[in-house]
Amino acid sequence: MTETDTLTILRYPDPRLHTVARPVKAVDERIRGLIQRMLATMYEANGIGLAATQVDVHERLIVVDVSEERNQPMVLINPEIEWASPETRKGEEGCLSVPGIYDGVERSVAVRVRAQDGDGNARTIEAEGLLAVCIQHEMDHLMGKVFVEYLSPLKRNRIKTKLLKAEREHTR
Ligand code: QAP
Ligand code: CO
Repeated sequence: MTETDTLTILRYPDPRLHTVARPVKAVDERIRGLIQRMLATMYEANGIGLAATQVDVHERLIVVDVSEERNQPMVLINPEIEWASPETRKGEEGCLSVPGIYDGVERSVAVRVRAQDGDGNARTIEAEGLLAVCIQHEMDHLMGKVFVEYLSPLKRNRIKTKLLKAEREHTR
């Protein structure tokens, strides 16, 4: 068995995080390889979700695993929200691209999503709770949106400054 290479995760406020992703044309060897590397990257970083945008690949692909045991990977290719509950809830979110920052975001409590799985087969996923929140968060990335954009400009600017400073201190 050979280890899969991990990918570099872009960090806010990297402007590439605001790129809008294009649809995946075909679930071929290149996409299968990307899925494996994205899963390895997410698990290594102890994340519950990762969008291709975050690894600077601007195609509509996300990986998610909200299981306690970290053994239930989900792959969503070309995901589309078919239905989102009008009922919303504010919950604490973080992001692998915004390390060390957590804040409340209002989201639909349940969603129904149409997507292709890692084999290219069409699937409909009904999600609620953490999975529903995670899918909405990751699908935002594919639209170039980072969760801090839901926060006030004041909070967002503080986060920007903090992360830029951390990056400078890490670089020198
Ligand atoms: C999105 O985020 C999410 O700051 C996925 O130091 C998060 O996996 C959806 C992480 C919460 C719903 C609720 C963040 C790991 C992971 C950090 C993540 C960190 C280490 C974030
Ligand atoms: Co994120």
